[in-house]
Amino acid sequence: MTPKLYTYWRSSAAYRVRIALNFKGLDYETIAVSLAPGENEHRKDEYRAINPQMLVPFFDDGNVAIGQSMAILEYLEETYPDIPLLPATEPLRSKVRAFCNIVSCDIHPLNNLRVTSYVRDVLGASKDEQRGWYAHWIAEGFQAAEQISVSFAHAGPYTFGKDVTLADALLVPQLYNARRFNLPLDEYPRLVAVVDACNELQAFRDAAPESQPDCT
Ligand SMILES: N[C@@H](CCC(=O)N[C@@H](CS)C(=O)NCC(=O)O)C(=O)O
Repeated sequence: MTPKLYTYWRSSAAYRVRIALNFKGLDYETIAVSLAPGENEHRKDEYRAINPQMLVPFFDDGNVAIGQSMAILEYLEETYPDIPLLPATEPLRSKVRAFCNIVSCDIHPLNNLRVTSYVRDVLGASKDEQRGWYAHWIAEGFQAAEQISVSFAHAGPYTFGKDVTLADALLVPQLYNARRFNLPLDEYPRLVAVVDACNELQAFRDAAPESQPDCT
């Protein structure tokens, strides 16, 4: 069967998976699940039956049916290694994974919609405080990411030098989010340059939120 990707145009976790699928040249069917306030399709029983965690992305190719973008990316890497997104050897392979975790474990979960809504609605943060929360976790992660990527700038335009890796698939959506919330990026010139280089590639362009059929 053609793999199905349950996705939402603005979901940065789904954006990661779209990048990897495109980069590896894999065909897939886009199934849009709206996270838009008022629609909340991800919270309806129909989607809950597919993904009990009620989050996007979710990937089903008839062999595996899984949520969690990092698990999906690892699965794609193991199943379709011909166009790799992980370096073949250590220590780079682990370094790429560690970089991915900066975004997927230490930035994104703290800045997710349901977390920032909780900070506002349950903990009573003002709009400014909510924005400060968002900016804080981006800054913490991006400072480290910038330093790491600068150390590979001599080797090429992508996060880890000459080859596109999963690190780029994680960075591009996260920087897209930072721009969406108008956060200043002056302190991260290398990250901005890496994202510009990635966005020259068709695989990244086709994965962009604005290129999605459900983009409103
Ligand atoms: N750790 C999960 C995070 C998935 C996630 O949080 N997805 C967001 C969109 S980027 C979502 O579905 N949010 C819905 C909500 O917060 O209710 C992954 O990497 O797939």
